Amino acid sequence: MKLVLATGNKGKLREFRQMCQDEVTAFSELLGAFDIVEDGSTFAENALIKARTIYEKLGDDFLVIADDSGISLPVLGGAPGIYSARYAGEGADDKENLYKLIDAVKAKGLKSAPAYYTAAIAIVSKYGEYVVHGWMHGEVIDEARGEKGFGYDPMFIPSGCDRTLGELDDEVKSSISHRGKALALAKPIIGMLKNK
Ligand code: ITT
Repeated sequence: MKLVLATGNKGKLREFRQMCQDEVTAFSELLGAFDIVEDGSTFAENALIKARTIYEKLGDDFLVIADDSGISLPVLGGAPGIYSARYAGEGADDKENLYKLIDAVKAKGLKSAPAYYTAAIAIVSKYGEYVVHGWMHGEVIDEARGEKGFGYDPMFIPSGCDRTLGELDDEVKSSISHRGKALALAKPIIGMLKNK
């Protein structure tokens, strides 16, 4: 069974490829690019919506995985959370979302604030559906540092680190990230389904 990733996010695709030794195909390579409406109320629901949409188009020979993720700040009541991709409005890009969150931290009169990333990975195949989660805790700062990673990474310092994810290599990020932790739980499930 071919492993397909239901994402249009290039940063996620790069990280999945690095963590799965390249055996991941982006859905757009098979179906062309299109947007999937994510109207769930949790990361898990949205990940399942994305994986099911692509699985239904590709059929039984495929094993589809999807990642729904985001950053949450307790000082903002958990925002942007599941709305991380559209924090600065529908169609906003990574930089617009990043600087909106920096402005929100500054508006609270803070130089830094506790924050965490969540990732839900859904796996859909003819053998059923699974969802796993991973988290990464740390703090956000009131400026962007570094060009690595994507999304909110230039303002996020993982617990125990002195640099932002914008300043750390993908390999280092993956070893501690929400996505890396969720994928570590997903890999045995994917392996089991592929060998059925
Ligand atoms: P797909 O739905 O096509 O996968 P997306 O970017 O819309 O792509 P999400 O709906 O899951 O994905 O939104 C996730 C947003 O949360 C993403 O756009 C980033 O802004 C942020 N995010 C998630 N994981 C991140 C990470 O590891 N580093 C930085 N930002 C991240």
